[in-house]
Amino acid sequence: MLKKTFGAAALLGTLLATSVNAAQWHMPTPYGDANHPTKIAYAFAEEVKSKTNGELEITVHSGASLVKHPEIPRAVRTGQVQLGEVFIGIMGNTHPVFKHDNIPFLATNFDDAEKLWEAAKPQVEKQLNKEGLQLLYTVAWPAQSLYTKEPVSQLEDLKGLKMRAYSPSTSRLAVLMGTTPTTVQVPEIPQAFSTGIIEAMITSPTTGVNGQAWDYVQHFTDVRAWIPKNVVVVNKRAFKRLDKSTQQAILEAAANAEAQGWKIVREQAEKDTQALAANGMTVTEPSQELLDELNKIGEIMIQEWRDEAGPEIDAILSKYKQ
Ligand code: PCA
Repeated sequence: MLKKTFGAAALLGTLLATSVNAAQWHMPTPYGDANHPTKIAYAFAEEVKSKTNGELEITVHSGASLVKHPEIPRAVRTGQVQLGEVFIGIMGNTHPVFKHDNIPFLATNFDDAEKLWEAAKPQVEKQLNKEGLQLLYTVAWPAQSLYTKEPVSQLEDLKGLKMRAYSPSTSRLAVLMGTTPTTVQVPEIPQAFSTGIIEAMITSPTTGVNGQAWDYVQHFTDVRAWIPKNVVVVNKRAFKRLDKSTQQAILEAAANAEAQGWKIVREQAEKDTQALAANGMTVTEPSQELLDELNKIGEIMIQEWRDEAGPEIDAILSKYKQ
């Protein structure tokens, strides 16, 4: 009995010692464990832990389990959590620079998407900074394509459908496509289809595979309209309070996460598009007519976007086109 009590006390002592010396940080992320951005978040946390010899431990709370996706930026800003991951596009209403991420046909392959990110990054960092946030790293998604129940060869085929939206820009896009936008978060996609809340969506092959899209839609038209990204941001004050070597460890792990992300997403895009077909979906290249119609909408959206914040957006566009 005595021995047992002593053992428990010793264990408690160890736990307390760890919690006094080591910092515990919390990192909410929006998407589930099967998604590559979440896997990268776990690897990032692991690398920080090993680089700091366990002095900074980051707990990843995936799948919006700790904080709901739209609330994550505020949770980090207010210091409720120290860092978090967020889909850039959902911040589109905070400042138009975040909309660079969801503009159709601005960057449709990974090389262009990396270039666009280089061009947009200083503007994005500036805005995040104003909100008390520091950018750590970005993870891209595969290009966004069209999921429907029926084949689509022109916009007319989509007319009046309820279309999933996941950001202010995709809501606008849905309207310009002649469809009705409905905001639905990833975990709710299967149920939204089965209850008829949405009838079509534009997202990556990855998100389609994770939600078993073949259960509710048959056609995947590979329009590859844009390549969006998540960002991981840290509360600036929380970061500043760390000693220099811990800060350095975080920045190095973040640089590795970003490099790894751009590499993995290329493989993931291929693999997941094949998985859609392997599970019985009809995967097709878009018709020229559909592409032309969508391209026209892309031009309208670029114009509207520039009207919102001329100088910042022009800075992004001119750097991107260099
Ligand atoms: N999946 C996420 C973001 C982009 C993507 O490919 C979603 O559909 O919400």
